[in-house]
Amino acid sequence: MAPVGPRSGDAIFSSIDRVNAELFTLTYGAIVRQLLTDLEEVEEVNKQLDQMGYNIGIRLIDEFLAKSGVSRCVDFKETAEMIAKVGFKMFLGVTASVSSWDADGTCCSIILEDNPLVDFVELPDTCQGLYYCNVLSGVIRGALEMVSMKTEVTWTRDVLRGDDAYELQVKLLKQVAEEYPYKDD
Ligand code: MYR
Repeated sequence: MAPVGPRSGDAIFSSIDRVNAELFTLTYGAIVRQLLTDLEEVEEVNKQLDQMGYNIGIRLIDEFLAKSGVSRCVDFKETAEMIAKVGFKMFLGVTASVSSWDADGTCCSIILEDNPLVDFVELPDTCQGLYYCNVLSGVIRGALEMVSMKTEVTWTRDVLRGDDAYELQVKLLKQVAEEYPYKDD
C-alpha cells in the first residue's frame, strides 16, 4: 500500500483545479441539456448559448484585462493572438492557435488544441445542428465588443459534428475608435 503523507501544495492545487474543471464541464453539459428540453428547437438552443456567452464575455473582459496586465493591442492580429494564447489559457486552461488570415487582416481562424467543454460529451442524433460550444463564440464576441471591436464569431469546424478540429472564425466587422475622455490643454 502506498504511504499516506502530506501532499505538496502543487499536488493539492492541481487536484482542486481538475475537480473545478470537471465540475464546470458537467455544469455546462447540464445547462445545454436543460435548454434542449425547454426550447426544443436546436437553432434556439444555439442562439441561447451564444447569448449566454455574450453576457459572460462583456463581464469577463474586465477580469481578463486586470489579471493579464496586457496593454492595448496594436491591431486585430495581435488581439487574435491574445485571445488564443492568453484568454483561452486563463479561462479554459488550454491554448489555441491562430491561422488562415485574410488579406486585410480582419478575419482569421482560432483552432483549439484541446476543448475541455466537450469532455464526457456524446451527442445523440436528435441534436444534429447543435453548436454545443456556442457559449465560447459568444464570450469572444462579448469581450471584444467591450474593447470597441464588433465581430462575427462562428464555428467552422466542430469535432462533435464530425470534423477533425474545433475551429472558430473571427471576423472583425467594425472597430469603433475610442475617444480620449480628457481635453489636452
Ligand atoms: C486590447 O484592448 O487591445 C486588448 C484586447 C484583448 C481582448 C482579449 C479578449 C479575451 C477573451 C477571452 C476569451 C476566452 C474564451 C474562453
